[in-house]
Amino acid sequence: AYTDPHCDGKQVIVHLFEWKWPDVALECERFLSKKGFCGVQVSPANEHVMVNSPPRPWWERYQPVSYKLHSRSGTEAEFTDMVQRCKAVGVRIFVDVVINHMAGLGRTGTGTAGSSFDSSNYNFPGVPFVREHFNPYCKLNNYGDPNQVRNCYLVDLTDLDQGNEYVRNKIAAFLNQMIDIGVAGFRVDAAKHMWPKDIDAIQQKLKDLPEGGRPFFYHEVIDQSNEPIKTSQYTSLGYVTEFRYCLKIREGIQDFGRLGQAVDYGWGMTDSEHAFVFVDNHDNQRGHGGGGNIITHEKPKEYKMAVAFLLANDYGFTRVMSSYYFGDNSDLGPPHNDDYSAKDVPINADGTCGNGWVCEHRWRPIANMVAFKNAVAGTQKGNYYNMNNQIAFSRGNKGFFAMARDSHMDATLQTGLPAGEYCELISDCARKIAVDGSGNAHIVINNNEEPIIAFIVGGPS
Ligand code: ARE
Ligand code: CA
Repeated sequence: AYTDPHCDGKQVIVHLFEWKWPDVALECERFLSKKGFCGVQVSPANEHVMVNSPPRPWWERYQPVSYKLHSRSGTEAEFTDMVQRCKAVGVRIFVDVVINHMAGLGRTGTGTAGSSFDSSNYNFPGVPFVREHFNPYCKLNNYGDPNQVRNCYLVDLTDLDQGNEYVRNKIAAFLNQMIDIGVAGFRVDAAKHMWPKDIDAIQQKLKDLPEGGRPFFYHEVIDQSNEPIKTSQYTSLGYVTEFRYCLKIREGIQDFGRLGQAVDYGWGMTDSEHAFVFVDNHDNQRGHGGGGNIITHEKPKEYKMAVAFLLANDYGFTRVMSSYYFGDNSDLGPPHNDDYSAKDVPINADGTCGNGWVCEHRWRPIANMVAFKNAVAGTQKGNYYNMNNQIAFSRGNKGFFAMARDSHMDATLQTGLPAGEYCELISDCARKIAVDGSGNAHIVINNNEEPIIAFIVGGPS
């Protein structure tokens, strides 16, 4: 249950971090639908605080003021228009929902939808929530104590009591409103800080989607194998984020010999049917939430290889990150106009993005591997070849993937595929690859920036 993303078997979500709703709608229509993306993770859609110091950081969206659908990304009307336009072209919206807490202690004022609030007095009239809806104050400073992690205040954020029936009903109504609009599922922020039984109780109050079926869920639970709270405690509720894979992919990309151990069940990694996986996320790319030791867009060649491997491998449900440049300012909000509204995402003639948006999801090896991931769904790795910082493998009899860390490869390999001439995906079919009657192909890589090859049965020609 809760593991169907409702996108006709497509396999990849992109996080359009901090994009405005009209830009997301355009991207669904002009790009994501054409490349086979299942859907978009959008930033929190509900009313949040506006932080002035530092000036309008991205993280203000993780401090809710009410469940009104009016955020820095746009109004409720814009949200609804986006959800419907994306759905009309087969791309689903997955909303990041912040339901563990409201705004941080000491914060007061007016939120993005105009609601007043006063955190220190536990007063959120826009919902409304009052003191009895929150856990009594205690500081979360020991992740070794599961009671603290669930009931105390994560970085002083006012901690809601999801054991309270009124709180459950308000949260469920918030999610149900988005289900009615056409949203297909949710990323649950800070799920680790809520009791699984409380999340379960909230999920049971949710409607089926208008077209039928349960909403898709993936829960943010950071488990680096060193605390008592485990991803496995949440797998009955949907997919669970697998942060260890970020580290394993980084290790593997820097030393291909280790790619074979990228999925390590001995390390407690989540089973493939519940692992929600990614190379980096909006936190760890800037040193928040389990940051450090991961690959990001700042190293384009390594990043392209990392995401290509993510999408070639047979592990988990995959999310691609799409960022904006932030230099060494980890607080910096999205590219913005003078009034701090987020800038538009203009598309250059060569398909890249302007105005400071990175748009990794448009980088050709990343965008084109989405078709690979979709085509090989349900198959296993085979014909595995890994030596001299070169890796290659087939996915059943549906696809073949190869990559060379040092940019060069020249080998004749068994592909497991039927004979034929295949379009090479990364080069947009500029290259063709011949598979002979016994399944062998001559694989040559000679590319400094994008040393990756992929082809699929039934691909473009
Ligand atoms: C901001 C300020 C704080 C201030 C607070 C309240 O930075 O100084 O006290 O506001 O006023 C994001 C930012 C935070 C920000 C918050 C609210 O990262 O800096 O606080 O928004 O504006 C833990 C959690 C995990 C969480 C990470 C960041 O377990 O759930 O910390 N990730 C999600 C989101 C974040 C978001 C929040 C939760 C809050 O993805 O973007 O915070 O909604 C070990 C543990 C992990 C732990 C990690 C870091 O690895 O195993 O569980 O992650 O350390 O502490
Ligand atoms: Ca909590």
